[in-house]
Amino acid sequence: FSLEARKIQRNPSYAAIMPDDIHYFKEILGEKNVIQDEDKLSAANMDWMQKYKGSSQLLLQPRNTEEVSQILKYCNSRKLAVVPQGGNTGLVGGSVPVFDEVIINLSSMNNTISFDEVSGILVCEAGCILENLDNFLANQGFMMPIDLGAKGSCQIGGNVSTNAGGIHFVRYGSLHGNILGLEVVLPNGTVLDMLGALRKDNTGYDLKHLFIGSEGTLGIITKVSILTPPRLSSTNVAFLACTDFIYCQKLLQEARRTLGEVLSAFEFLDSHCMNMVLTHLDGVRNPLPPSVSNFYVLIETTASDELYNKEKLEAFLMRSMEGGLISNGVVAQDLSQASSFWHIREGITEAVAKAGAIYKYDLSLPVEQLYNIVEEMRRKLGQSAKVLGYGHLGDGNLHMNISTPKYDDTVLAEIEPFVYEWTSKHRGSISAEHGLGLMKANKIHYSKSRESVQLMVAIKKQMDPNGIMNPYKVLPYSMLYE
Ligand code: FAD
Ligand code: 2HG
Ligand code: ZN
Repeated sequence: FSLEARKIQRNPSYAAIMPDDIHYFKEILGEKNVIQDEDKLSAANMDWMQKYKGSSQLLLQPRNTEEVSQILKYCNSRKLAVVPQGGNTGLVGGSVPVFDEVIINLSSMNNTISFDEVSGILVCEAGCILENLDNFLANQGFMMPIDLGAKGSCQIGGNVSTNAGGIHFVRYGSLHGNILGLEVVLPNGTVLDMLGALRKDNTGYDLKHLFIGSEGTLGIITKVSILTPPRLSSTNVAFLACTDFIYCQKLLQEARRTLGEVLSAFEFLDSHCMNMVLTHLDGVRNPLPPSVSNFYVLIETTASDELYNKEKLEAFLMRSMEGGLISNGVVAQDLSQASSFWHIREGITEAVAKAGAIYKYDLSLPVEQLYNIVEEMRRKLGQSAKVLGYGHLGDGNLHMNISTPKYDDTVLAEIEPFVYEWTSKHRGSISAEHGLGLMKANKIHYSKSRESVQLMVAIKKQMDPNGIMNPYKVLPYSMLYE
């Protein structure tokens, strides 16, 4: 299992679970929401990549805010460490215990509370699955402002806690903009009601932002108020080929200029990703004829008017063809073809997982530098690994996945700290959208100044003096526990 977990020791100041604790939890939650069943525990202890594995003996499933509050109040007084868990689709080892932390899973808190169809504001519990919320909104003519490959399992509370990005970020922006309010339970059990549903509110420090992206280290998000955009009737998806990365960049510039407001996704993948998907996923085929395409770009446009949308896309494709930016391309003729294009892009994570061991890097970089790191890494690793580059090009977010048949510390030593140093040198971020979790808790200084990290540590100590919330994650171990 992960090198990060092997490097740290359980903090001895945490208590271990005793029979009295189980008795208390059963009293407040009922027998069936206090889970000690081995199979269920082993699923909850293991992350999506099967790379991080804890050894918790207890999984709690609260049904409402009051129960979350009682759990945290008790755990805080007993110094029992906890891990908040949503859909457990996180990719940085943040959603599972490192040792024997109590897992608090939010799945049972999955009610929508209200939807205002004038303002588009949705209020719901944190355990709602993203895709279910999007389906609910579809019936009202609206959509979630965030969309990602894990939508069928991830929860809105997990999305907010990781400040997830996804494929529509380029159009609708960050959750820091779309989240209007939160209800959060603090480690001592206090319920913090910040569940505003206002677009504008400048009364003091905007505390909800502390919890957006804090990965369960400051409290448990129990309710969310989110601004949702109208679901526009016309969507087009184009799958395009570029021979060189410079053309992908120029295509992005052209898309911004020509497509403007209709652009709703701009994603890229290299031919190594395409090969990986074709090899490991069933029923996938390359929609373009074999050629020397080294890169593929997936563009989505969305508008309220079918004709307007079509004309804009056609003008863009014409200009891009004439300018030699794309060597080939196809526009989806129906929904099923559109979803087959998306399946190629969104299937990369699953395909790489099937290929063996994975080292994932989720980097923000200036677009013109973004692919250089992939090429440098390929030169460095030679035949020992496959290096894949893809991601949300429209947001300057590269996903570099390195695939080897088995985990190998010598390969890891070739990759790290090189990747982090390179990213830092180019003033990028070592975590664009997945968070730091356990994987990068000790790497935060590559992207944040010493003073910023010190302030984060001070905030953490102030809000969670016993350090019970998601320990060993996000902030450096040495600054919190030594
Ligand atoms: P979990 O994995 O359960 O938890 C993630 C973190 O949030 C943990 O630190 C956990 O402790 C904390 N947490 C969870 N719920 C709460 C809560 N209610 N209160 C406090 N803390 C909480 N991410 C992207 O940003 N963009 C993508 O495009 C994207 N695509 C993905 C595709 C696939 C196939 C997969 C497997 C993952 C992808 N991810 C992506 C990563 C992941 O889906 C996101 O990070 C997602 O937001 C996690 O949600 P979750 O409910 O699964 O949270
Ligand atoms: C995506 O954009 C996700 O597909 C997952 O953020 C990226 O698996 C990854 O590295
Ligand atoms: Zn992504």
